[in-house]
Amino acid sequence: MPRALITGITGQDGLYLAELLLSKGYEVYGFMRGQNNPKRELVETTLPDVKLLTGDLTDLSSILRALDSSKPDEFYNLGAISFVAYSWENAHLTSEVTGLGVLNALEAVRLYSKDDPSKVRFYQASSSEMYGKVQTVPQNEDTLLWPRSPYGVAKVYGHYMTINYRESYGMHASSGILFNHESPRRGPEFVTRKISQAVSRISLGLQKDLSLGNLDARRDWGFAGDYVDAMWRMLQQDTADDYVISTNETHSIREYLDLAFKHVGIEDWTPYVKQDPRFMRPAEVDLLIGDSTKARTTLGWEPKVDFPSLVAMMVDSDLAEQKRLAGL
Ligand code: NAP
Ligand code: G4F
Repeated sequence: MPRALITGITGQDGLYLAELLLSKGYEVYGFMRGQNNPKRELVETTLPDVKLLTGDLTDLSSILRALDSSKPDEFYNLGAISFVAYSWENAHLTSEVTGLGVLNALEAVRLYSKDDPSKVRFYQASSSEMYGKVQTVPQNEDTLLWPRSPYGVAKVYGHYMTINYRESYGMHASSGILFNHESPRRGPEFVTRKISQAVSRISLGLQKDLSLGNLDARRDWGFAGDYVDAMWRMLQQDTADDYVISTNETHSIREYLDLAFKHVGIEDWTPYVKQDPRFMRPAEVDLLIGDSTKARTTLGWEPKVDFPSLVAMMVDSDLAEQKRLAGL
C-alpha cells in the first residue's frame, strides 16, 4: 500500500487530494497545525481514514517527526498562508510559512532520505500568482515570473527552492503551477465562494447586498477536484518536472457574477453589488490565463468541469447549506 503525507490537509486541496489518494488505495497521513485546531473535526468527519499528525511548516523538527511516523512514498506540500490580500498585512509571517516553510519541507525530506535522494517524491504547490504582472499571454512554464504580492514573492521562493533541491540533490521534486481552482470547499474569503455564499443568501432573502473590490480582474478558474488529480499524476512520472495546470480560459469577476446570479433567477445583479475600496489590493494581478499544453500531453491530464458548471456547483452547494442553516 503506497503511503502519502499531505501538509495543508485541512484546506480545500488537502481534502480533495486525500479523498483521491484514499480511493487509489493509499495510506494517507495529514500534517496539521497542532493544539485545538478547529478544522480537525472537519477532517475527522469527512475523511476518517486519514491519520492526523501535528506540526507546523515553520518547525523543521515537526516535519521530520511526521516523516519518521508516516514513512511516505509521496509528500505533497500544500500547506501555506494562501490568502493574497492578507499577505500585505502579514508579509513576514506569509514569507515564513509560504516561502521558508517550503525550504523546511524540502530539507526535512532531504535529511530523511539521505540513503536515496528520490526515496520520497515531493510535490510543491506553486501558483499562477507568481506570474503577477504577466509577461506573456497565455502563461506557461517558460513565462518570466513577476509577482505582485508578498504571497506571490514567497511562492516564487518556494518554487525556485524546489527546482534547486531537484538539481542540487537529485530529489524527485516537482512543482505544479496551479491556476485558481475553486469548489464548495473553498474558503469564504476568496472571491468565488464569497459570491456563491452571498448569492444564495440574497436569493433566500437572508442578505441584502454584497461588497466587493475590483470586478475587472480576470482569472483562469478550474475545479479543485480536477486539479488534485494533476498533482498525483506529476508524482507518478519517472522524472520530476514543473507543470502549469489551468483550463486555458479566462473570465472576469463580472462574468462570475452574471452566471451566479442568473443561476438563482436574477438577471441584473447591479442593485445587489457594491464596490468597496477596502477590498481593493495595493497591487493587482489583472489577467491570468494559462497554457497547460505540457501537462495535457505529458501527464494526460485535462480539466473535466467547465466554468458554468463550476459556478452552478458552488451556488447549489451554498443554497443547500444556507437552507439547512436557516431551517428552510
Ligand atoms: P487553503 O484552503 O488556504 O489551505 C491552506 C492549508 O495550509 C490549511 O490546511 C492550513 O491549515 C495550512 N497551513 C497554514 N499555515 C500553516 C503552517 N504554518 N503549518 C502547516 N500548515 C499550515 O489553500 P488551498 O486552496 O487548499 O491551496 C493549497 C495550496 O495550493 C496552498 O499552498 C496554496 O497557496 C496553493 N495554491 C492554491 C491555489 C488555489 O487556487 N486554490 C492556486 C495555486 C496554488 P490551518 O487549517 O491550520 O490554517
Ligand atoms: O479569490 P481571490 O482572493 O484569489 P487570488 O488572489 O487570485 O488568489 C488565489 O489564487 C491564487 C492562484 O492564482 C492562489 F495562489 C492563491 O492562494 C489563492 O487561492 O481573488 C481573485 C480576484 C482578485 O483579483 C481580487 O482583487 O478577485 C478580486 N476580488 C474582487 N473583490 C476580490 C474581491 N477578492 C476577494 N478575495 N474578495 C473580494 O471582495
